[in-house]
Amino acid sequence: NKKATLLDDSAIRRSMTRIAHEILEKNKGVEGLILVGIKTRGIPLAERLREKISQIEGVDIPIGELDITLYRDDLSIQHEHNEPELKETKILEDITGKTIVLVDDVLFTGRTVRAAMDAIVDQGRPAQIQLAVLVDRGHRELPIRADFIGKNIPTSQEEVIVVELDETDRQDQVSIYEK
Ligand code: 3GP
Ligand code: 5GP
Ligand code: MG
Repeated sequence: NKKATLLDDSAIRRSMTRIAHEILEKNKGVEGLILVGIKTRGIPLAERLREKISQIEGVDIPIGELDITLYRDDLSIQHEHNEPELKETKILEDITGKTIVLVDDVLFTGRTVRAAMDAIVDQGRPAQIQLAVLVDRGHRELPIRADFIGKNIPTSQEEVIVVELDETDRQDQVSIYEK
């Protein structure tokens, strides 16, 4: 059952605009940047960042996709013992010497990002890997943090963040639910 809406469509849009600017500021432009979206909702978020960066800098940066599936479809099932697993990698560019910006909707334990980093270093040796997430809900189980965060949302283990995006859910909204 839903407790609150945390981000509406304009808040999501402003967060993505800010993150696009932060990516450009941290990296001093677009040189060598590759955006890599993680599975379902990280991919439209990466596309939105590419579009914003294109509007700001006039350059279309390359984009890739990782399909990392974790846990079970039934999110009410305890998932402590399920590790995220790499299903597919679609990064066409040579990543050696490049700066990869991983993009995901929610950062939780960090295990998905760890699997994503494994997949990337298997493909070459990037100069850097950075991480952008729409929501950081805490509860890290690995020493992983995001470089770019839409919103920090402290949660309990009993709460779930629901991310809806136009591209997948016909509306832009982030809300918090009690399991
Ligand atoms: P995503 O593929 O867009 O990331 O895990 C399947 C979907 O369920 C994910 O969509 C994610 O957004 C959503 N989800 C909501 N709560 C949870 C959760 O606690 N764990 C996981 N793994 N996914 C969750
Ligand atoms: P982690 O591997 O960091 O535990 O979880 C990150 C992945 O699981 C993200 O891709 C995200 O989609 C999903 N996830 C974990 N917790 C939540 C949550 O509360 N809400 C949503 N929407 N996704 C979550
Ligand atoms: Mg996700």
